[in-house]
Amino acid sequence: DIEVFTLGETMVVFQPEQMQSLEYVQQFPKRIGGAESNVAIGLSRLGHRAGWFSKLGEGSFGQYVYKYIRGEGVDTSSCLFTEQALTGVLFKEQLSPEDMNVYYYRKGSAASLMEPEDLDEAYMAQAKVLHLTGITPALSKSCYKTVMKAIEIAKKNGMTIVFDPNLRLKLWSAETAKKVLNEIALHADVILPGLDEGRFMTGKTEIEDVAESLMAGYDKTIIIKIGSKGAYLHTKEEKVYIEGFPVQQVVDPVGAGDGFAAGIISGILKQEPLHQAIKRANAIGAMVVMSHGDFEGLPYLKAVEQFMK
Ligand code: KDG
Repeated sequence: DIEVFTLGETMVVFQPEQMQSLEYVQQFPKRIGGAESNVAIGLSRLGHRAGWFSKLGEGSFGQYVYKYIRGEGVDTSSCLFTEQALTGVLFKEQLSPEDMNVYYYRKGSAASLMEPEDLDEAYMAQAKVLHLTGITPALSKSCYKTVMKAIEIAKKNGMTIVFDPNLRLKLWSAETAKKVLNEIALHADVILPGLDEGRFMTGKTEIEDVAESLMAGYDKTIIIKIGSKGAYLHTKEEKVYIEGFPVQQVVDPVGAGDGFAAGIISGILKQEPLHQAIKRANAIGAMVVMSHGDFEGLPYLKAVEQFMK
């Protein structure tokens, strides 16, 4: 059985070892990347049972993604394969440690064909948490509808909805993004935006105003990520900053937010105090940016405990 359910697209990632314009790069090691599977892998490494759903292309790349995620101990049994489209691909271009460009080759991909009917309610309902990102609804109309259906199932079954806006303006217009991200946020119990994403969604500047606006008058938990400074927690009862961990050297910033989400969800599943969960989430975020790749730096439980000491 699973404790968390998430759904989204995972792509084959081609990420060169050297920091150089792709115009001159000749070799591309092959990896995988996808915000939701990053979270599922992070949770698996922390000792949880995570279920990840997606649609993959029939053929080598789909098999590679599928086997890799399954190999990380994530439950992939609800995934579907299709002959109608290819598995998405992503190229990363790093020009300096903190300056990462991504190029998507994912329009009309297999994952973009996800449909509400693909969701297995009985399977999902085993989970206590539904994890969503703002990437999945950006992929296609049917993906948007699938996300809305997942929300409906989660509500019906008393699941906690954790939402990371993960704004990707390469995938949709600012106008649609703003509308849909706010629509999903309204249904979520826990919202995990970066400060810039929160500002984008709400049009507010001050962090307290951003959080209050995301609460939308409900009793939600808002946790705003502020990079190396850590995170800001905003609930009805408390408004508090929780400090981040020092990072010796940023190697690859991609995936930090997913590690953060895994840390928070782990805390929810263990029914830990929020402060403790956020502290762990900060630690995982710091560990992820110190290693290459989107998910490779996600720590096992022991490693994160050691790092926090
Ligand atoms: O959060 C990291 C993800 O952005 C990365 O792994 C790839 O899912 C991805 C995306 O859509 O950019």
